[in-house]
Amino acid sequence: MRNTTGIHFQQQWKILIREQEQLITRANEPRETGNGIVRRYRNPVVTKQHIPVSWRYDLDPRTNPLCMERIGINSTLNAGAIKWKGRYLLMVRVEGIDRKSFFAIAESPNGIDRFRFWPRPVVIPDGAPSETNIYDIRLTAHEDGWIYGIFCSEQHHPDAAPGDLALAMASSGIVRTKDFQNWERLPNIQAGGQQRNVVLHPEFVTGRYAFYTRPQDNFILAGKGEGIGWALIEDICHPVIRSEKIINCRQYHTIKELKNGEGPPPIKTAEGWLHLAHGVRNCAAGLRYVLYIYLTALEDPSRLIAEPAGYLLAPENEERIGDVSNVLFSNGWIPDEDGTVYIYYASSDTRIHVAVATIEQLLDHCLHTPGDGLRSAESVRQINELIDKNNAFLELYA
Ligand code: M1P
Repeated sequence: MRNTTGIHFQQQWKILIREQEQLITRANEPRETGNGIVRRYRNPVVTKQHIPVSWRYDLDPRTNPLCMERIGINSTLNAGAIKWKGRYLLMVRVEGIDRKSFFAIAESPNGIDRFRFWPRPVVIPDGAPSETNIYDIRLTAHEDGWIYGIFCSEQHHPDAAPGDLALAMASSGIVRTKDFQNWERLPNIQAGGQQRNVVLHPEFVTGRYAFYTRPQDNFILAGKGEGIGWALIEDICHPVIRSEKIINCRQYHTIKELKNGEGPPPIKTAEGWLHLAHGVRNCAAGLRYVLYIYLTALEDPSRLIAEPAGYLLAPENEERIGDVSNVLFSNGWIPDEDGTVYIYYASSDTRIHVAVATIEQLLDHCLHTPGDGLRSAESVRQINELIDKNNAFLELYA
């Protein structure tokens, strides 16, 4: 059928499908060697152009004769990740042009390319009518046999002053599944104040469910919240945080001065629990989000044992620009059986990338990179120490 603009509906449709197919089946490849710790891949793995055309277009030429997009997508970002039945799954935060986020699962056969969305977005059982927005899910395969998703459940602040339509309140929602089709919603976590970036630890600790938390004074600022917290909960079906201790602190003049937050659930390794987190500082350009790692003790996942100075990944090149520029954020990584770790990170709240490392590389980095000395003088001392050590080798290699 040809419409008034001369567009042939079926032809237009075929072009859309062909272009999307080319995008989805495009092979990805690693970028140059980098710093030897982690290797970025060239193409983003999930973008808004990956969203199925049938979620966006009305296919009926009688009701959509101009073949126009009816439901627009703004961005695909902050994905939970898990390997399931041999496939690499990303539970993507999809944000519509109406600013509402929801979850949709994209799967890949190899973790680095060919991510294709499942036929429909995920239907999360409704929490309460006040829940306006949901996002940033962390997937944890817990030893109790369930796969849990902990996500931010956001609403207009009940105490907002009249006319203040921007004041929001964040709490943590919980769902669980065994097949990624059927989701059981549990009550939101009750905490003293606002919480975002809450993550479930995969094992029981002293017989209880263990959570990484992020106490915050208000929707944006951590304020008196000193960093990433730790809380134990008896009953996940009635989750109440009664006490919290800080296990990874914010510090003056570091990459996490303003706030930080746990990323995906930590990975169990021979040397300890490996954590990925984001750190935020302020600057004239606004907030800058980078990713860093740290290690906690196997027998006590709340005890910090190593933390290299600075960031593992910071926004680079085109990653620096997007909806919320100068941001890297990760809430999903997949440790593979061979020791490869696929780190999924979103850049500037717009699209999702993959960077690849091994457990060996990440542990070596954690254990042998100097920690943050917190002062310029200490940074210079660390460099001089390395130069002294290297001098003997430079003579050998000459
Ligand atoms: O815009 C950057 C990120 O801001 C928030 O993270 P945090 O709570 O640590 O500040 C979240 O809204 C996150 O989704 C977003 O990517």
